[in-house]
Amino acid sequence: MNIQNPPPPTPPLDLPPGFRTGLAALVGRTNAGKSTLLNTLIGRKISIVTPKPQTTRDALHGIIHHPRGQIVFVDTPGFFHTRGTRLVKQLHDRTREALSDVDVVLHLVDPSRAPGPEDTLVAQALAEISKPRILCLGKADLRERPHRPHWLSLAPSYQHTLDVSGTTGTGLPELVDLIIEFLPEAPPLYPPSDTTNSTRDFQIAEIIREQVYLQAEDEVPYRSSVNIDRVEVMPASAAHPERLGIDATVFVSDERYQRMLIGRGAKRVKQIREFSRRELQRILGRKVALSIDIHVDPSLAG
Ligand SMILES: Nc1nc2c(ncn2[C@@H]2O[C@H](COP(=O)(O)OP(=O)(O)OP(=O)(O)O)[C@@H](O)[C@H]2O)c(=O)[nH]1
Ligand SMILES: [Mg+2]
Repeated sequence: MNIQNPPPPTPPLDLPPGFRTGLAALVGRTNAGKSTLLNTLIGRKISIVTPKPQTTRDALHGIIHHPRGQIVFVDTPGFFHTRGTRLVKQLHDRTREALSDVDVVLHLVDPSRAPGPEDTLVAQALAEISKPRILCLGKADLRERPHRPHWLSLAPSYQHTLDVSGTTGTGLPELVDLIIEFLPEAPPLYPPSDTTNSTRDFQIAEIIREQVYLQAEDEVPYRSSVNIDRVEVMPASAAHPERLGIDATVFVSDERYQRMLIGRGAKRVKQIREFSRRELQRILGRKVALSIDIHVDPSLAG
């Protein structure tokens, strides 16, 4: 995995008195909007977003550098209710593990959807930890959030409750101010230039995985993984300006998914490649030449 631990702290000499640093975990049912919220908070795409469940796989860090402190947000895989599979259990374990280590928990709920078994799973995970928690009533941009009263009735179990929207940014400055109050006085964990703990290759692989999820039809190859085989600057030629050449392999658990992702006449893989290429160009701010192979890795099954 290409996610790194924070570098050892190097206390800058000119820290304002009372500077705070700590971790704030975003937890919630799958699809609540955690990754969208994180991306808006940080001001760039740290974590991929799709309408499909369990998009986020790893506890990703997104860092806010604020004059009064440094907040390290931890995005987590959402709780997903399905027949217990190894993958789902693994993702839930990852979220529980991420929670054990934070200073404050942001429980993001989606008041536009009826509370269900996935919210019960979140409540169980929260019951296992005694950390300050903030209830974030998400998707505040939506006109209809009929289940907001249900969540408001639970507000007494939280230190604070506020309405937020990752799409429009509503409530986020207030949220940042609240979080800082819960962090201990400490020097920053990350240098000012860092906005995430993930490496460039991990981010590229995630953009491709996002397109694999988005372009797949109803059945998503959740047991897929993306490997970046090569990233290399390709000098300008008569036909092309300078480009970043990227070769990637998408591994899926069986041939059925391989056929599905390749598609008739290789239509789907071409679509995945083209949408990924455009998104990579947008994020990296440079021309990209991308090749994608789809292979079977039977060890992903199970
Ligand atoms: N209207 C509206 N839609 C949102 C908002 N935040 C997220 N969404 C949509 O909700 C869906 C899920 O968003 P994600 O950010 O991937 O949700 P998540 O909680 O990270 O999901 P997992 O990673 O699967 O746990 C996407 O289709 C988003 O576009 C919001 O504030 N308002
Ligand atoms: Mg997510």
